[in-house]
Amino acid sequence: MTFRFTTAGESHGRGLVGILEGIPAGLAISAADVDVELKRRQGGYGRGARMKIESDRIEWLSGVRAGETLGSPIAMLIWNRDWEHWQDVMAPEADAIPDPQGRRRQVTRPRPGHADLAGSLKYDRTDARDILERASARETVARVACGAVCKKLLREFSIEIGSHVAELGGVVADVGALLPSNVNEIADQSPVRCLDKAAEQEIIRRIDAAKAAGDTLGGVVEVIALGVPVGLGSHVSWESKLDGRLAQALMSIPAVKGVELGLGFEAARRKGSEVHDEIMPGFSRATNRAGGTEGGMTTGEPLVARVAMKPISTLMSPLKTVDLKTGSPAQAQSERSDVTAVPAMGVIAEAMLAIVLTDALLEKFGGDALSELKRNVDGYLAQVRARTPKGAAS
Ligand code: EPS
Repeated sequence: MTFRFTTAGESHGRGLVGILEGIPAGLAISAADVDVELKRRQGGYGRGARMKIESDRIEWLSGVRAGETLGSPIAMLIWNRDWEHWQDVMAPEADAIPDPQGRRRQVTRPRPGHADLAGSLKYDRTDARDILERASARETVARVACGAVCKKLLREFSIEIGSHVAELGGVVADVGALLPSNVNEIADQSPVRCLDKAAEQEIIRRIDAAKAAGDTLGGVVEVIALGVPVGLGSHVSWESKLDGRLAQALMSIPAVKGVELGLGFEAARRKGSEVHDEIMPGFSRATNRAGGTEGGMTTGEPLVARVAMKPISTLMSPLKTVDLKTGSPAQAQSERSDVTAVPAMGVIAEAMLAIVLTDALLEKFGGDALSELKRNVDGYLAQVRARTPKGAAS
């Protein structure tokens, strides 16, 4: 079964849907397993008023029976509570909005940095709301729901995913060389999901200052997967390379502008002897500068990606733009929004990482039932172990 993942829904529409196909039968899962991730995504200092309205929870539409997956497509629905304030704007029926020209909350002054302008031209819309409702990061609720199911599957194979905010608003956290294995337990206690307390306080000050100035802030998140077996992905074709698949998935998160694996761009500035991870007896590595992939395959070391998010493009002190209808210079539209969503982006990056790893795991090991998938993984791990020399310590 080919693994597939998709989402549907608009920010102020009726709700969001996440669909996953190819998750094997027999995985124990509950709505609580998913809702806990949705709650993590809603948090973070610097979020706007919308998060006070929403209280995201899933309803299963299909694919789960009596607490176990069936192997059929899993569909999850998350209602938008804000819909009740937007029905006359977002209703699908033509007659629900009596005068389409005079409808409320039209967006004709595109925000620099948002999908508003390119989307309006490409889709030939005069109201950029037709674009921004789908471009909104609200869509990531459905990604996180699907990611939560994938995380539950990966946990069956002792693969754990976590993240923390490494940088926000220009403040760089000092987390030392070694990350704790329970990174989420610590990060989730911080209002900005930062492991460095001093940096956390400065980040909060900068968020307050940006809010007061009508501005927004970006940042960098580090996302990590522990326990990933060697050999997911492949070197044989461009589209099977796991590093490429990870970059695409992480880059697809709204407002993300950069993705690095391991040393990333820093590797380009160093000599080879300061970049590559020496191989030790037992095939372990002295370092993990590669960030857990070589040749488009996992190495068995932790997967470490850094994800850079630009500041949100809805500014309360707006930038210059041009009105879509009149062509005249104007100030970009300001709508209620967040000052920063970097802490939430970490949770979304975890979901995307879980989705990519699930795809790669199922691609390599197949299996319609969890029991079959486990047998296949166990057989492979035994094969790798048999190839691993005990090795005299050097
Ligand atoms: C968003 C704008 C804000 C954010 C939203 C993303 O929503 P609103 O326009 O309703 O105030 O809160 O994020 C979410 C709703 C969410 O669940 O993450 C945008 O324009 O991208």
